[in-house]
Amino acid sequence: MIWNEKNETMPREELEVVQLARLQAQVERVYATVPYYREKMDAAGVAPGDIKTLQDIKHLPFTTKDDLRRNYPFGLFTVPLDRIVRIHASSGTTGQPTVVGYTRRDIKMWAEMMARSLAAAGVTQKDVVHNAYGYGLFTGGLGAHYGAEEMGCAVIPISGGNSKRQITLMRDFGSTVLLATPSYTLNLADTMAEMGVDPSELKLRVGIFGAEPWSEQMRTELESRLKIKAVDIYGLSEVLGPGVAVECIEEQRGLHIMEDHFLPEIVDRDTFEPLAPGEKGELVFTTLTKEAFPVIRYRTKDVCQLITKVCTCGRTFHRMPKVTGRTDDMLIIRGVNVFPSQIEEVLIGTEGVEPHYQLVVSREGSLDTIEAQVEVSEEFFSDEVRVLEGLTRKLQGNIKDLLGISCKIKLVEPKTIQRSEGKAQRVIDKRNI
Ligand code: DLL
Repeated sequence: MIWNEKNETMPREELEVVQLARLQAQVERVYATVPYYREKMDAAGVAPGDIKTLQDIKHLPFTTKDDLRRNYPFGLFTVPLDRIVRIHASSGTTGQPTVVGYTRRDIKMWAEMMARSLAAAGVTQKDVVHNAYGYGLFTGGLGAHYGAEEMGCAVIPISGGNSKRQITLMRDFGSTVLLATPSYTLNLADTMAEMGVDPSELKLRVGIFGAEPWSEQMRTELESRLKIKAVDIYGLSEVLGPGVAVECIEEQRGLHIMEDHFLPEIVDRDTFEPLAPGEKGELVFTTLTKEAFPVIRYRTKDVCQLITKVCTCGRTFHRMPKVTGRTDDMLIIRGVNVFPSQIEEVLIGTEGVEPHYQLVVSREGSLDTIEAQVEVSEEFFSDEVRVLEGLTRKLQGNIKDLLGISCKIKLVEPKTIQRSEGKAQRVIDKRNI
């Protein structure tokens, strides 16, 4: 089902007319209400009236996470706090959190984006939705919750953690849809196995996974272990939260971007010049309808490209492939760009290891080295040293074949890598210590 048929299937020419009008209004709004945007646009010599076509967006300055931090906490809000009904913040590992605010209308728009996303994943009002995204300052829990309620689903606001209880309730309540991060879902699948619960005892049929990169191999793993269809959902707090882009169940290939509300661009990672569809670079978003916290050309740091090929599902919104990683998670190992999700691909394809892993990056002299700490599966762990050595060599070989880098492998005992309850921490960077 298409939730908002009119907008989601709009002919591209019509869509572009809507986008331009909204872009112009949004730029005028931030110029008039937020000193940061006015100063930055003045310095760049561009005024709201200069935006005459969608391509003119390239004259506008970028916004970065640092800009948000410098205006902590509410400096980029366009409305006073009495018009704000919700505040979220991203924790981040370093520095100040980034704070975002929503008016009542923003929350309504967000609920629609999430309802559209659920519909794209094949969810209907009849579904029982087990929402294991974290509730709190993180946008995942509440963002998804409002969308599922908007659709009329029965929503279980379980949040993350306490996995055994999650399995019991999913079984007892007959949950049909699971919303969670892929790494936490893997954790749930392990817990189910430990409890001796067979997936056939559950009514789950679809999982909507996002908030962190996950590979195609992980999709196959989760689909086969839980007997579900796994759909990718993307979003970020600075732009909205979950519901910026989503895969359709028809294709499960590429995420449709809600282009009537968010204008995507791909820019070169070094020069920041706009790139053509199909070219890989950094994903940049401009919100078109946000009230409280619009962003202009926000640099997501996510590496991506745009797919303009028409989709069989009927939606006219362009798609983006699965996000493999962020520029700041990208490791450059002896000149080769490596994303943790690529190591994941190798692990899932290798018998004897579990897809629970952490990468430790260190610096020896001027060279970065990488060690993958990988859990051996229960059956293999008791095996002789010779078998484990063989496994190590096999993993090293497969990583070398796929990525062209030498990666140290440290096999660790089952269940020793910290389990994720939300976003998994894949990289431990020792280079700055
Ligand atoms: O993670 C919002 C969200 C919640 C999306 C639930 C989907 C489901 P932030 O905490 O601000 O917001 O983190 C945003 O997470 O820039 C990406 O790097 C990454 N990310 C989000 N979704 C995906 C995805 C939420 N499907 C950052 N694939 C983004 C890969 C993703 N990375």
